[in-house]
Amino acid sequence: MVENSQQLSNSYDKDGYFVIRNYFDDAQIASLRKVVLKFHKLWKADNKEFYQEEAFNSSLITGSEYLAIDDRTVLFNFISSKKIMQVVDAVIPNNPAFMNTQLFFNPVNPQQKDFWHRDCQYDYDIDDQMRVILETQVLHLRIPLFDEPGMEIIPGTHKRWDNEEEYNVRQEVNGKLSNDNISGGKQIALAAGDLLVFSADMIHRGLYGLDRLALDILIFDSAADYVDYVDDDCLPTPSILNNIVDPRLFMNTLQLKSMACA
Ligand SMILES: O=C(O)CCC(=O)C(=O)O
Repeated sequence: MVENSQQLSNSYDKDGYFVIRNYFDDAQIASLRKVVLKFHKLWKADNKEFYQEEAFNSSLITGSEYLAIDDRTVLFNFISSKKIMQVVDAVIPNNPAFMNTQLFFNPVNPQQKDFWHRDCQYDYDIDDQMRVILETQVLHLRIPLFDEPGMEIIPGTHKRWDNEEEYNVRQEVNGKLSNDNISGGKQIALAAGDLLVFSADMIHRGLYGLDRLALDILIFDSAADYVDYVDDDCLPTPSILNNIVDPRLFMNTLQLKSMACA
């Protein structure tokens, strides 16, 4: 490990993100790429119109719709691997829970522009966004499978509200568009093998270009009320769970689900 857990936790607290370069070796990325490309091919064939017209991501990669048990097990083992858990535990020390996976790629239409946002803006009105960013957040772990332009983020916005420029761009008000540049933006180019960890609720945008195909793992703190966002089909079955070395992330989600049903 390049940095210790305390350093990672401090970086995340202060800036809302950190990058670990060359974290995964070639064999790990090659095995992940093989499974994810299989998913992507089948997903594109099944979502032709959406893919051609507007898509820039897919989700539910660990679900049963496109991948068989052996490939899903590869994904579950990667998600709960020592390397991933070391980072997750550094940022969410108590009962981190698995939420979902997403796959980010370039839109087919080259005119389609990337856009600044906080993930919470799609579920909450402004007052609630202000509240949510001060409470527990959702963590994105981005694993680029090919070199990519990466992400642009505004450090510190996981814990503070927008300034006027940020608000106008993100909300597309006062003549601004969500693709306009923001002066505090920090671009983070990523290479296959790197890991970027960032808060889903900080102001950020994905940068389109190169052959980007990035797997994002979404994790939340069990203390937060996010279990309704989890699709049952994305969780390991009991027999898959038996083959996972460290199933804590999934067990925590399953436990929350069973409490929600009780
Ligand atoms: O890479 C992208 O296109 C956007 C990424 C993003 O917004 C996210 O991971 O929440």
